[in-house]
Amino acid sequence: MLYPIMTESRNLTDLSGVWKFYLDDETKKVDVTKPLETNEIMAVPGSFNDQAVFSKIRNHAGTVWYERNFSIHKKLLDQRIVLRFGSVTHKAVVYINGKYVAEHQGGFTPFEVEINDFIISEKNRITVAVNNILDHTTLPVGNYIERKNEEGKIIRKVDENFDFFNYAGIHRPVKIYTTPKEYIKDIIITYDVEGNRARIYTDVKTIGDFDQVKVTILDKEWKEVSYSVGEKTENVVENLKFWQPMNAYLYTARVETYKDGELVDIYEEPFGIRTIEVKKGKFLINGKPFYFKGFGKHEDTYINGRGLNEAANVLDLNLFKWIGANSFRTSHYPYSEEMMRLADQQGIVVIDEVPAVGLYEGFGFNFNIEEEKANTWDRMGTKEAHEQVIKELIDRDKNYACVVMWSIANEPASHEKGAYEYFKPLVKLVKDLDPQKRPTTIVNIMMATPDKDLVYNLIDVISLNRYYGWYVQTGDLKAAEEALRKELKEWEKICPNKPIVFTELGADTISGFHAIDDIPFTEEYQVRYYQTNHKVFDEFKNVVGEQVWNFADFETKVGIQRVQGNKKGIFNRAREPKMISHVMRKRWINIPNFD
Ligand code: BDP
Repeated sequence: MLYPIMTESRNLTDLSGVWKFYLDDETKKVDVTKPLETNEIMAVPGSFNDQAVFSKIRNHAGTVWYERNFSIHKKLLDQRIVLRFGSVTHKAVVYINGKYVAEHQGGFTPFEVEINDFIISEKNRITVAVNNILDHTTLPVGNYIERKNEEGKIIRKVDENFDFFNYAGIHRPVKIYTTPKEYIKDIIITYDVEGNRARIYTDVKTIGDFDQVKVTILDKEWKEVSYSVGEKTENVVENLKFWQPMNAYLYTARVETYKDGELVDIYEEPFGIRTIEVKKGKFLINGKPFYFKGFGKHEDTYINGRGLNEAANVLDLNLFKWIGANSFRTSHYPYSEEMMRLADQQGIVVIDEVPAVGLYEGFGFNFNIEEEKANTWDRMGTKEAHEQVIKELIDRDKNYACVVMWSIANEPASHEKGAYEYFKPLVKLVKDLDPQKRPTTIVNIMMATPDKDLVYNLIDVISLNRYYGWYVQTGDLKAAEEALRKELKEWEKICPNKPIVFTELGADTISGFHAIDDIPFTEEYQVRYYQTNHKVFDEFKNVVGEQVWNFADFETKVGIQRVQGNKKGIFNRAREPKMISHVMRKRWINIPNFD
């Protein structure tokens, strides 16, 4: 799916702004043929939760409604008019002028619909019903509960089966773009590299009947490097400039379609060229062993919640440069296209994760479930949702050079019977769909130790989330060090040729808490916790990266393990540094990106 841009043949309007908002308390049926009766308002994009102040809205489980009016320039009415949502969390039903036009389940990927048949030239009304219910058939996985209150009213609740607040709303931009009636639908870019020359293959999907499709490759200065003709075509680039971590170089594929000698549609797709290989326990980018330094992140800021916050994205990536980081994982869901484009431009390496989180019955230290009775894979009905998110993510992100690996799930119960059977077809689906055939991983939970994990043979890279010295051996860093070393030795033994990336490690730390002794939650403890882990990482040659948990403090559901959110940030939620950030900086600027 192409990102919406303005070109000579395409117009673009952004419907961001303040929309009408209505909380559906199910006391009356909303009549979409009439304007919403409400005085509430809500900014789009943004989560509704933190804008609303009142608990009734912040903690609402069910449906909310958004609405606004828009007009279309009359000169555009003979064009194909497409309404596109960057993401709506988690389900959207869309109406134009009171008529149903589309719906989409899945809170982190875009969807679009042609609306020509529904609009009238002067004034139109767009209404969106947004539902934030999660259950055992959705991704992420939620525990959905209904109860009757004292008045007999049904009260809905989603208990997140994951550790981040269930922010919801219209999270990413809503845009209307136009194309000619016959148009470029998609562009798939792959390449082969030999020395400093690349053969670039473009596969252009079109709708309509064109006499000619022309693909021109432009360099960074917008100078023509090569061109060729055909829907499936090949261009050669000499004196190749590689896309490199922290040193991005983007070419542009300009695609033009012609009919009767006239230019009809034109689209420009930026792309970088880099190679990726997993070999002998190393993760090679452009043939050199890469070391991942960086973070698991969240799309999480004050006020916006999970809504697109471009200033925060820019700040975050500048903090990456300050601290010496080179990569992040899109924990635990696909991030905005705006962030992906930024990472591509800035040379930040990305592990791209689908929203498959919560696939574990024992989540949240549910130690009440005895191991032999745990039956996550019998209970989860997420297969279809999982296939859908894989398809939609690869469709969206396939051309980004920054994406070097797909993460198929975060901390599933990969040690429980049925895990192998659940994941095998999904790994195959990823491999089949990805035109660039990137490596895959399934992020491993600490209970799925090397003797118990059932999926490591399916994947290319072992990704470990480990909390030695935090959830286990709390406060005893010597014992933590020994336990971590022991486990790493076991992984090396069973898969000596697979690289290992730490995708999480961390300790909750409240800015301003201090102690001399090893006292959890203090800034000193976070520093010593990391120093202990670093010491062990450096002993193992197959450890090819450390993405720490988390870049910044973030909002979660309430619970006795969380102090106004998860406080494992290297920065606090306002992006102010904790003591650890200086220690991390010292380490990371001394570790080169490549061995
Ligand atoms: C892991 C999860 C992550 C949590 C983290 C933690 O992958 O989402 O936030 O642990 O407990 O289980 O801080």
